[in-house]
Amino acid sequence: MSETIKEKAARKQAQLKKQRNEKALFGAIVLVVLGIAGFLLFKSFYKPPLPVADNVIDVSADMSGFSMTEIRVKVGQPVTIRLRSLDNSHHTDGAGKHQWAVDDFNVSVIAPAEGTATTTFTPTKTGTYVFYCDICCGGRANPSMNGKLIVEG
Ligand SMILES: [Cu+2]
Repeated sequence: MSETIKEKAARKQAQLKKQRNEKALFGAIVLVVLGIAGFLLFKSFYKPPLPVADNVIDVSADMSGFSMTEIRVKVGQPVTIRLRSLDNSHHTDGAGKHQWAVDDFNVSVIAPAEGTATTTFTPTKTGTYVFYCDICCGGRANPSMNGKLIVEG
């Protein structure tokens, strides 16, 4: 009688051990699957940072205008404009955002209130072009919110 109980206990023990092993295996498989899923998700959602040219020009803007009214660049050489807005979001006019745009090169970047945004482009022709902000203070008609982009050969 006592032998049967012992055997029963041993069988039960073996069963438990088997269950534990199966649980561990299942856990390992779940981890592997989650790892692969995570990797694939990361791969499909990860966007490499925007390209930045060797030539980075920092421009800041607030309600009184751009920090520079003349920017000189070389034709055919990529340039990154890093635009910073110095205004906070409480501004009723444009909520503190400012833009830097040049129609001739199809370039436009908008910096959020008290933040920066960059755009990289390559000027393809020499000449003098207008950059402007069309968000605040009456838009691009405002004489203070524009300047000259001079592309040199
Ligand atoms: Cu502006």
